[in-house]
Amino acid sequence: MIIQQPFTIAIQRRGKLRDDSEATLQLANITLEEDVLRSECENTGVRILYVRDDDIPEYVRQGVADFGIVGENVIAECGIALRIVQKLSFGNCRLVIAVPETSTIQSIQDLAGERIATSYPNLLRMFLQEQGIQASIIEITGSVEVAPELNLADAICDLTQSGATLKEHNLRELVTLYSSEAVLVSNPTLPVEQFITL
Ligand code: PRT
Ligand code: ZN
Repeated sequence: MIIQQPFTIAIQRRGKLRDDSEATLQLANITLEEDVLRSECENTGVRILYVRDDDIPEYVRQGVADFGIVGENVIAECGIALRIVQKLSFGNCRLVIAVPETSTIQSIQDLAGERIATSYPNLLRMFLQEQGIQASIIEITGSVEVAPELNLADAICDLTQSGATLKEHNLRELVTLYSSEAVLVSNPTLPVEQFITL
C-alpha cells in the first residue's frame, strides 16, 4: 500500500487481528502505539483508532474512520454495506455449526426444533432460512462452546480456526456456514485511490 494522503484507519485494539493488522500497516511505513485509543503516525500522518472489532464497521460507515481492518464475518453479521478494498490473507476462520460428539444430530435437517447458541444470530438465521429449517436461536455473546455442556443449547454456531476449542469441548462440526478472513474496508463513497495505491 502506498499512501497518497493521510487518512484515519480503525483497527482492533486487542485480540486476534491486532498483530497482523499492525504488520500490514508497517509495510506502508505506518507505525502503531501500544495501549492507546488513538495515535497519529509521525512518518505518514496517518491517524489510527484502536477499537473493538465489532465497532469497526460503524466507525467506517459514519466516516469517523476512512478505512478499517476487520473480519468479513463481522461485516456480514452486522449487515453494514462497506467496500472491500483488499483481502488481507490473515484472520482466516470459519463459522460452523457443531454438536456434542454424542448427539443424535447427524445432518443439518436434524437441527429442526433444536436450540442453537451463537453470537452470530443474523448469519445463522439466514442459513436456517435458506435451508428451510426451523430451530431456536439462543443469542449469547461469549463462551458459546460451553452452551451444550450447560444444557443451554443442543448445538452451537461459532467461529473455528484450528478446531482445538471444539475438540476440547467434545463438539463435532456439522456444517460450515461462512468462511472469513480479515479485509481492508472503506466507506462505499470514499475515493480510495486519492488516499492509497494498492
Ligand atoms: O475485543 P474484541 O471485540 O475486539 O475482540 P473479539 O474477542 O470479539 O474478537 P477476537 O480477537 O477473538 O477475534 C477477532 C476476529 O478474528 C474474528 O472476528 C475473526 O474474524 C478472526 N478469527 C480468526 C477468529 C478466530 N480465527 C478464532 N479462532 N475469531 C475467533 N476465534 C475463536 C474461536 O471461536 C475459538 O473460540 O478462537 C477460539 C480458538 O479457535 P480454535 O478453532 O483455533 O481452537
Ligand atoms: Zn468483538
